[in-house]
Amino acid sequence: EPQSGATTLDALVIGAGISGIYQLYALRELGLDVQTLEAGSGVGGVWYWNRYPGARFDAESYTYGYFFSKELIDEWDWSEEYAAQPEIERYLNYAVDRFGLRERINLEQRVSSAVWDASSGRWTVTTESGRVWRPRYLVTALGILSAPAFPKVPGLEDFRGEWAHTGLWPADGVDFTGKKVAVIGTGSSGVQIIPIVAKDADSLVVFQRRPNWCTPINNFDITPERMDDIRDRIDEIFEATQLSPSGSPHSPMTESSLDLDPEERRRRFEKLYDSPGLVMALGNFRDVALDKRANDNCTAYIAERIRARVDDPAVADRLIPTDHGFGQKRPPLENGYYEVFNEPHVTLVSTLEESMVRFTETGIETSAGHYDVDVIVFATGFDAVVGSYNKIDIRGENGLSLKEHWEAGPRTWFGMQTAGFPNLFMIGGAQSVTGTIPRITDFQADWVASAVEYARDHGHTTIATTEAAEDEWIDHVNGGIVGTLQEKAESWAFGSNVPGRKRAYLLYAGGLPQYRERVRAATDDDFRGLTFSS
Ligand code: NA7
Repeated sequence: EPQSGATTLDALVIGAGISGIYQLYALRELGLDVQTLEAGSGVGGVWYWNRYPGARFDAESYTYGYFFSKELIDEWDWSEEYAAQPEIERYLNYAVDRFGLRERINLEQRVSSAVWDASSGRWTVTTESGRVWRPRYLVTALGILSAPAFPKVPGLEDFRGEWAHTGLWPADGVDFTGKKVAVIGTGSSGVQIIPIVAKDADSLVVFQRRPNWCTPINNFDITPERMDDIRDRIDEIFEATQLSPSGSPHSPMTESSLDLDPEERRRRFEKLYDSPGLVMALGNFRDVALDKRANDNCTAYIAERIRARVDDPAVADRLIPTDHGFGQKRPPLENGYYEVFNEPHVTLVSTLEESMVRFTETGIETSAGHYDVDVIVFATGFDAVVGSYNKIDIRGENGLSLKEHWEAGPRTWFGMQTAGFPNLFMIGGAQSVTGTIPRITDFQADWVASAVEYARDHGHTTIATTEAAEDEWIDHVNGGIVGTLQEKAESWAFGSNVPGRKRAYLLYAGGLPQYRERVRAATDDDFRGLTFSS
């Protein structure tokens, strides 16, 4: 009798990453009987799994962390402007203990199915270990980049060496010392790990498909004085994250770069390039994101900086993107990345010129030859946004599967509900995410808690949306991306990296202020698009 040991409770959160932890807190604050299921053997989500050397924030540490607790802000000192993974994992563990959440988090419980039971108005959630939970409300906080993707290249089972994916990095680490190493992929993860591998490895071969527009992270230590100053200004910093489209403290400049004379424009690009973090991406001239000519000026400047850092012009050419402009895809931040390719023991292979044919016992065979390696690092990204939903058998009314419902692309009400799946909420899911994820998910987690509170106070037990409401949101989401420069790039934001996936925009380009405003307006308008019933 599989359900004999079922745990009946008010709410269940799937995922103990930065978003799920806060959702658990917010629902517990309502006085609900709530627990969390987490696949990992520790908390942290992507900051637990991505424990590869070099993994760090691209957002300022104190703008990515939590803002809901003054005490936490007072107690936690960030050591670097852009903290590294071990510090982030420590921070999230600290928060879990600080707010007494650990006893509610069930680790090593990977959810295999979630089935809506209309007769009881509850979800039946089963984990791979066979345990069953029966919550009234189910909240998924699965992360947008949490289902690792691998190249469709055969033969990995034949490879006798060691291999690891950056998004599933082994707890014991990987020793590169004296080894021949291959890194596949040059997105944010590849760009972070490559300089570290290059330091230790005997030789390194980097397999690059499409290069990215990487800019320097220009990271620095946070002194005690700076930390005090950050605390003094924390309300101001929070306000800046709320005004910015990306939930970061940076907003595009209102000036037009095309109005400036070339010398002045160049000076300004120089200043942006030498600024820390994502300033060049998020605080650039507004027209760089909107106007092809403005974007071309910007990429010409970055290309010039890349050429100045790479000795061999042919290698520099290979590292400079030609398929997309700056900001059309998320630009990785780097620390000494380009200089790595000046080292004699490092080789750059373009898989566009020389495709990977198969993994062999001793390495990687390409259309042009064979590379002997001891270690393969997959920095090949994720089945973004919907991938982690597809791994769970989620069934709503009349057995409808979420996978089927989303066959042609995700369908949601503000990214938080989907028709036919009552009492299922998603935070940090499709069609709502943008920029600094916690700045969107803390708003969503608060919204979920307030909707559940409203239902409770009004004697309702079911919250659902409709296909008409989904259509309205999809029109708005697509209306904001069609015709933009972003739409012209192949990226995970459209599922382009997953062979066979129908092209659909998975994120939200309208910016956080607009998102919050629209959710609030619908909520104030009697939860327009939702139905409450008992
Ligand atoms: P990304 O950004 O999706 O990068 C994955 C990289 O792997 C990217 O360079 C891909 O090239 C490359 N890739 C994927 N498949 C292949 C194959 N088959 N052959 C060669 N290269 C391949 O993931 P990351 O983990 O780096 O970063 C994820 C997020 O973390 C990032 O957006 C930030 O938010 C932080 P492609 O560009 O598809 O040609």
